[in-house]
Amino acid sequence: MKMTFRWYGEKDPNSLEYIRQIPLMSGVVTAIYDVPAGQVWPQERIDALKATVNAMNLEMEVIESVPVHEDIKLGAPTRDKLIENYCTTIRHLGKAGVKVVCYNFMPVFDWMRSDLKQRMPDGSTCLAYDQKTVDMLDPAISDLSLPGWDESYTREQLRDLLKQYDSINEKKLMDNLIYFLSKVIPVCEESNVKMAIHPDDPPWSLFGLPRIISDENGVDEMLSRVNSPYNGLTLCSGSFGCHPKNDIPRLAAKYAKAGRIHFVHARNIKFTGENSFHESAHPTSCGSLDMYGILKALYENGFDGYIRPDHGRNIWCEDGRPGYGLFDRALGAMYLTGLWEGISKTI
Ligand code: DNO
Repeated sequence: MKMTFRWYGEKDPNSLEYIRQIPLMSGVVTAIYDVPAGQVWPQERIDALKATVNAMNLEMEVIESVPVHEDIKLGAPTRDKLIENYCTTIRHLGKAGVKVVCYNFMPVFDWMRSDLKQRMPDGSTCLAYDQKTVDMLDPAISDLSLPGWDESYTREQLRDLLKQYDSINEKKLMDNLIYFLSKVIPVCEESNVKMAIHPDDPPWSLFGLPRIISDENGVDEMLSRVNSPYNGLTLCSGSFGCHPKNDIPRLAAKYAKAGRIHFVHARNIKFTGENSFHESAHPTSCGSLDMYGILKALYENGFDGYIRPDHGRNIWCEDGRPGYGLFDRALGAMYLTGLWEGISKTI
């Protein structure tokens, strides 16, 4: 297992120097943020990013994310050219020694929360999701900014994009994912880069848009229809875990055993009602998920991929990017490496 930390590039207030001071940190998970979805990441930009990271004695073996253009998800006629560009980016990443690419296939919106700063009794703030609040939003007319909201769309473009999804149901979206993977995975095999799809967060449909990587059925279908070890999963405990039907230790065991988990996002959440939760500190007893059970299942089933602490709270007066401050994620990393050491010495 390699512990990593998400880093948002030079603009990230958390410097590489701070990150490398976290004990046992092997590398950062990062991306090139200013190349629009669908375009090729130039080799020189990737190499320069890697050189910056390596100069601080950190590795850059995981990219999160190479975003998938909406036309690929929609199965539009332009998709072949866009997929070709994606493949070129994969080749470039492979040349730079990148081993894993995390991506998602959620239409329009990435992760979604209703509150970015829910104040907790101890004075910390955390991210929260309340279904009733989200139900009152209409993305085509609401004027708000949420973390997974792609703000590069104008209101008009967003409305138009949502309209295009009228004809896309879950089956169609899955077929479009399979079409994409069947072209990309052979290139991954040649380039030694593993694809690790991020689950839907939250794992249910939002605003009537289809979501397909929400549970075991969707994951099984995706893995079996493109049956290569290079076609794998980011096991995000907090994303799958906010639906109680997803038993994360069992899923961790099943997919680690099959060699299909390439990356883990470790995060705890606390249920607050039906389809509602807030994020918590990482330890098991701070939330509703069995973090020990998840790591134990990974360990026992031979997981040897990358892991990162996922979202942290804002603590100690830090006012970090929602979910991505330094302090609580560093505490999370230490908790997780401690758990791993304990598990590996007792099993
Ligand atoms: C949220 C992240 C996601 C993730 C993407 C992967 O904090 O886990 O935004 O990076 O879904 O494509």
